[in-house]
Amino acid sequence: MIRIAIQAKGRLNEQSSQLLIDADVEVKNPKRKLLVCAENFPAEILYLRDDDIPKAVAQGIADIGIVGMNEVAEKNADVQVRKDLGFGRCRISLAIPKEHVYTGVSYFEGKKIATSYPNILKKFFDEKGIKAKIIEIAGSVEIAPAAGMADGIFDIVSSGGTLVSNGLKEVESVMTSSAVLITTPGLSNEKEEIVKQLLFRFEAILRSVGQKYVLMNIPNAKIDEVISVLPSLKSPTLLPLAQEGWSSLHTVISEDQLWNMIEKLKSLGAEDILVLSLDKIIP
Ligand code: PRT
Ligand code: ZN
Repeated sequence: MIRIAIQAKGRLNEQSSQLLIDADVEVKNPKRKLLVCAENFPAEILYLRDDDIPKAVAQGIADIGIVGMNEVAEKNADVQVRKDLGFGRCRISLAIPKEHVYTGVSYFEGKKIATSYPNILKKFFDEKGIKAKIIEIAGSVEIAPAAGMADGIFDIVSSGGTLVSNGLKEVESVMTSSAVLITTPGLSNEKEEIVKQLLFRFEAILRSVGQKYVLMNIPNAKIDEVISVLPSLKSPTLLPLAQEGWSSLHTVISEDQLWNMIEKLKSLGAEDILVLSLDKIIP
């Protein structure tokens, strides 16, 4: 049995829960309790605040955690980062009032910066040889300059909309982050086996993200030409159709190339093109 810590509520909760469901680690009545046992996988789910997940995993209170890399870096917890899960992408950046002229990182010398990530910021300033005053605040960091509490902020940025609506501009992106899977160092062999099983399932799910399964009918005379335009690394599957002179071709195409590819395939004579969702890819 392993214990998996995920965010109880917030930006990472839904995708962390969905990833577990897709991996067939399902719980009844999630969120009703702090700790819930999975039904068909030897795991229990512990719902925590994201700030508490790195420490809980470092101390072995949970064996696995799903949390933003920003929290892992800030807490400097003794955990192993095993897998980038690709969601919850953001960056942590320095921002200043938009009317100020930014002159490079030396701009911050002697300035007051408000943040919820003092350790990451201190490391950055130390590396750059900048002496600034770091003011730690827990939330609503973006209002600190207008409130006269700080000259700038160091905070999470995703679309940048929050900065703009607070009259700020991003001037240095210090780190990028996304949700990662972390584990307690030195797990028992039994627990490590379960972690590997879970990682195998997660990888199969993540590989299928942004991919579509495409089936089409093509005239046999066009097979070589169609195959030459397909992006697939391995050779696509070809099956003869009952109708003489035609084949069914199956392949996987990434979503961002899909519409361009479909136009090319149609111009080469492909017909009855079906585009299906993919849940898992196991090479
Ligand atoms: O209650 P708990 O402590 O568990 O949650 P929390 O409030 O501390 O964190 P939460 O749920 O807001 O975020 C959890 C994690 O999501 C973060 O640690 C990041 O790893 C990741 N993440 C991804 C983000 C964002 N994108 C994000 N945009 N976390 C916060 N934001 C906030 C940011 O702080 C700012 O206020 O969104 C605003 C900026 O967004 P834009 O799009 O306007 O730039
Ligand atoms: Zn938090």
